[in-house]
Amino acid sequence: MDKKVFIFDLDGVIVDTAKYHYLAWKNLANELSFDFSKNQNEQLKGVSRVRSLEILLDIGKINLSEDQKQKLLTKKNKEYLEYVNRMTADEILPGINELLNFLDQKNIKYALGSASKNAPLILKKVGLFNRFTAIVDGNDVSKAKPDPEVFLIAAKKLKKDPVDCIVIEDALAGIQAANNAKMISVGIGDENILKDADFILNNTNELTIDFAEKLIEK
Ligand code: B16
Ligand code: MG
Repeated sequence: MDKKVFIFDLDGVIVDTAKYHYLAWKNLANELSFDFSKNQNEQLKGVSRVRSLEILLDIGKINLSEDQKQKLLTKKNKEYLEYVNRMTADEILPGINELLNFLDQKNIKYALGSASKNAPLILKKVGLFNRFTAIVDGNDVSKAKPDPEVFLIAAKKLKKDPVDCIVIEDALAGIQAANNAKMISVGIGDENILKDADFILNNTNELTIDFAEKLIEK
């Protein structure tokens, strides 16, 4: 039987960079004289950097020129990278190392499918950059999730049909992108939000080898 492959999202699946995005966006909001709550930050998960700023400015009811927006995007990313540059392998989420080791052992390929333009740097920081057969990130796509583009490019790089790809995602837009690509979708997080996923797990601890074996056999 031909083997399946895995496509991992980054933020919320491999590492929790959402907390650093939040700090940087919150500081930006505060400088613009409005507050930005953790709850509101949920709206930015899986969303591109440019779209995140638009959502943030909508929340603050602020209108800016393109030039001003560019400056804010640069500023936000600069602060975000200060946090990223301090990351180590300790920040890899529970269960991920074990799962990747298992996939390596079984010769099952895996790729990254992330909206982040900083994905290569983050993977280098946590020591996982060389493990992925392909890395598809925010620099490679023209259409954001829920468009399936990011995952379809990953499937091509893995030389697999979409139906043989298992996508692990924490954001609703990501689950929709996987479903739109006709891939098997695994949601990590709240079942009320990720209800369209083929499988839903509470957290990465539940990404066990047993679970992976069942997915591969399906
Ligand atoms: P960057 P993922 C996404 O990563 C984050 O969830 C989202 O909050 C962020 O805005 C986006 O990457 C872009 O990130 O500013 O680094 O390009 O979940 O798709 O891995
Ligand atoms: Mg994510």
